Amino acid sequence: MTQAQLIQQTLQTLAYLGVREVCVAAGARNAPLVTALLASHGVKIWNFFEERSAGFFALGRIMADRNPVAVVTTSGTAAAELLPATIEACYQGLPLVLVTADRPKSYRGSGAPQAIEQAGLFGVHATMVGDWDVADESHEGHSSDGPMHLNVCLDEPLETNVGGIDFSTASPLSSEEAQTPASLQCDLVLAGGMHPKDAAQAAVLLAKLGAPIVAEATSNLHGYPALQPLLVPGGDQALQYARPAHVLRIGAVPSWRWWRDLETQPKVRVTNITHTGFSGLARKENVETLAWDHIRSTQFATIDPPCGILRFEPDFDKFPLSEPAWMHKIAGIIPAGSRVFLGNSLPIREFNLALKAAQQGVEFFANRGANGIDGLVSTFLGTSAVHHGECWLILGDLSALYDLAAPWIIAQMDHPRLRIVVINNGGGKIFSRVTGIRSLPDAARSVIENRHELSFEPWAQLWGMEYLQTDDVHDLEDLLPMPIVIEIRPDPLETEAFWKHWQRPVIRPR
Ligand SMILES: Cc1ncc(C[n+]2csc(CCOP(=O)(O)OP(=O)(O)O)c2C)c(N)n1
Repeated sequence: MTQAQLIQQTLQTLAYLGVREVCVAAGARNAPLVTALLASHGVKIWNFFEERSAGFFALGRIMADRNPVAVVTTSGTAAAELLPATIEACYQGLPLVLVTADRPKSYRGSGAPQAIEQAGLFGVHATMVGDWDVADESHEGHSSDGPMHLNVCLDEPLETNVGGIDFSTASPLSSEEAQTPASLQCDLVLAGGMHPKDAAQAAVLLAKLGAPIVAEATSNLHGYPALQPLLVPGGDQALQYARPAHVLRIGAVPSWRWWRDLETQPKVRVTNITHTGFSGLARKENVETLAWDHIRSTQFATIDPPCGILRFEPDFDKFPLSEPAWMHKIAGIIPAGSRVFLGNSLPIREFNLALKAAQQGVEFFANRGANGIDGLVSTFLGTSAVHHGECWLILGDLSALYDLAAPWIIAQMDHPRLRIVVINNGGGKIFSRVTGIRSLPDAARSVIENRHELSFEPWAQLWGMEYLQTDDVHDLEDLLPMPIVIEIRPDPLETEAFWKHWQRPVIRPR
């Protein structure tokens, strides 16, 4: 096979996998792939200078539109930069397609420049669908669920004049999940992250079921009127009084401490319905994990008596400058039709408490596959890239510092209405909520929290974004359409007082 044929075959494979968007980060080795893609039709190209952002941005594109998206890198550590996004895609069960250009197979193990071991680079987190060299006798690929890795070995001279293909003429492979009719009973529903379209399906089932639901913001269930009487606010605080026999978890693995503690309660039966196939618990006893399509084929019924969960509403007015109160204020001003991406660490947990203030018709996303604080700005930009409403990102300061190169791609978006809210509490403040760390000497806590006094104004300036630091939530209403970084500095004493008040023991009513 010639190099030109290998390149054409690579593009055809992408087209058959259903790829219609490709994020490219060019080097010399992948230049033949990049130029052939640029000569192709029916495919949108996003252009990056670094691979880590490209990988997370592609992930965000998949999260929003649920179509496979490819990232094309050059060889060496450029390919390795995709590992964190691949891991996140793996635990979210998303079809991120990794196309890594490589040196010919004969260079393996030689230590020659930019010749690293690329085949199998992503380990169990991506399926190797092809490792192709022009010298191979056959080039067979296959599709798979979750991330897929296609390694393409290209020798010099590199051919940069190969014709493109028409992506729109290839019919993507479709996979139908088998449905097995079943019936089960439960007395408590935990709803984790779900795409808004999945949430619409889940809402129908849950309304019929009638069991109490503890739902994360990212479950996207909050806008459904029929669910309002069933949704129990308060997260972990509410859950601590629940004594369920059978929990139905739907969507992604939830962020509550209570879910982790289910590990040590083997008598509580857990049924998971999820796209990923991951149970989210290490224990095997009394845990079953069903494919998403069971949502249509299974008959659910509630168990009596009720599981005893209590409702808890935070008192935001008492601590108006605390971090959770800020989340409540922000939730209240985000207009209907917006997309909100919640950062890991405290933002997603605090927003869950503040959710009641959110408008109907706001969609939520988050990276809860591996719970990393990396790549959040890039993933957010991927979910926002073709959305016409406002797009809000709410994240911590260390999380923002992790992804400073992400805004590179904004220049390639059409009229982005981006609002990046950095909750700058001067470090990783989630660690001040961890009992074992709270009791450490201040010097050790300072190291663990990575305390700092940085401002995000120069970051906004570097990427041509507006910047606002404010104490008044009304400043966030009617913002100009252009991208803006909003820096919020909550009052640390009020935040501490909020949590003390929120977590005080409650006498259980008889
Ligand atoms: C890639 C990665 N590195 C480290 C961690 C561990 N970690 C969890 S939360 C956190 C601190 C986050 O700080 P920040 O973004 O400022 O949010 P805050 O805790 O203040 O809400 C860290 C380092 C992680 N989740 N992901």
